[in-house]
Amino acid sequence: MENTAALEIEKIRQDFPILHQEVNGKPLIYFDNAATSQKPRVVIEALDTYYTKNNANIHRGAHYLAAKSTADYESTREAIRQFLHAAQVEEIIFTRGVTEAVNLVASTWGRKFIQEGDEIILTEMEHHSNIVPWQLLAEEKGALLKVVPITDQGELILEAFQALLSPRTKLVSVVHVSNALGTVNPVQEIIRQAHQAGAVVFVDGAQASVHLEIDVQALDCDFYAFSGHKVYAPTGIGALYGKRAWLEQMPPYHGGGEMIKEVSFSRTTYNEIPHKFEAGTPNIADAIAFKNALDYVNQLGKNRIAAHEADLLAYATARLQEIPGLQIVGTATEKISVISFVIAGAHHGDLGTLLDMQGIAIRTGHHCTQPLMQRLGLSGTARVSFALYNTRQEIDALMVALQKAVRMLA
Ligand code: 7TS
Repeated sequence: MENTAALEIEKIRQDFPILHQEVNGKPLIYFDNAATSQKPRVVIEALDTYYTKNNANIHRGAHYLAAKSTADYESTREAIRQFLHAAQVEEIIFTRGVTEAVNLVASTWGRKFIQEGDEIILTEMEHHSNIVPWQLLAEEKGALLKVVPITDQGELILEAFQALLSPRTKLVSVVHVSNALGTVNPVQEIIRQAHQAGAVVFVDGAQASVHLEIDVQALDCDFYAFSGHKVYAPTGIGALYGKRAWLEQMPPYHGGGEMIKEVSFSRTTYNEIPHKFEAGTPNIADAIAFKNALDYVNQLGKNRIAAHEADLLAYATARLQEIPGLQIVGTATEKISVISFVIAGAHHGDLGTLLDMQGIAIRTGHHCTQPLMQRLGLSGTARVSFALYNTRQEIDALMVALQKAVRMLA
């Protein structure tokens, strides 16, 4: 039976060594989780164990350590398959993160299937990493980018999306959860409509995968990408899910070792998926520790983590509105774990600096979503974003610090 008991946060906090320190003479409060999450001890120790006991190159050496690190690396691939509910383990490709996954699909699927006059649909709330690779592709191919607008609350206008879909639409690439607004997009419906129009769908799961249960088969997306470092795993490792039928038709991304079957100067044949897309020695250590992070999340239970984070979001949303002149940016009905805000008369950059002086880490600026900021008429926002180890007490401390900052800036 599913465990629905509340998480024991104080106990969980003991799993994260980095949280127990002072910054600028104050206990660290880390509210920049949408940028990257902190790592539990099991993940840090997995890296140590790998380099002290198991380090060897994978998929090649005929010795014990090579076999051990290959098995561990491949068992993370299986853990990712389960995490995304993908049908087959060959549909999981290791990448450095979402950025590399988008570039991989744009350079391989895109180069092969996008032609002059084709249309690619994005949305106004995309992260730069889900804009620029498609823009590069569109420039190269003479394709067109179309953009789904949003409401002032930060929700996609689905009627406008429908109106943009046409037989020229070849790809829809959409963020599952906005990093700047916290909006959870109705990706299932978007995928359904895109498929009806004959388009392929890429979902950027950078912010969603840590907070929501992801089922790529139920979603029926063609591609889904996420970054390990936002799911309590190390930096520099992530995953791309792609439907087998697409992956098999796609040319390789990088050329080199491991992605080939046979090489001669006249002709090279390529390895099977997923290895066709993983040229060279990969980020073995971080890939192995990625599994420890996924196991950690699974053991706690995504449903329990989500319940805790929903409580923090509701509590912080209510409390922040006590501050005169504060406006929350992004008030979608379906929203998770991120609160962007602006305060009249206080620049977001100054707020960030003053909070940092009080030991509180937030992110300020355009959050790599400049088109979204332009749409909202803002130069940037202050953003707090929550993880499983944050507490209501930390939000109370944020309130005291913010009030102090606002008084100083007034
Ligand atoms: N897509 C979204 C929605 C993101 O939030 C991010 C990173 C990316 C893509 C890129 O992921 P990467 O792991 O390849 O870098 N977002 C943020 C952020 O909000 N603050 O710092 C990084």
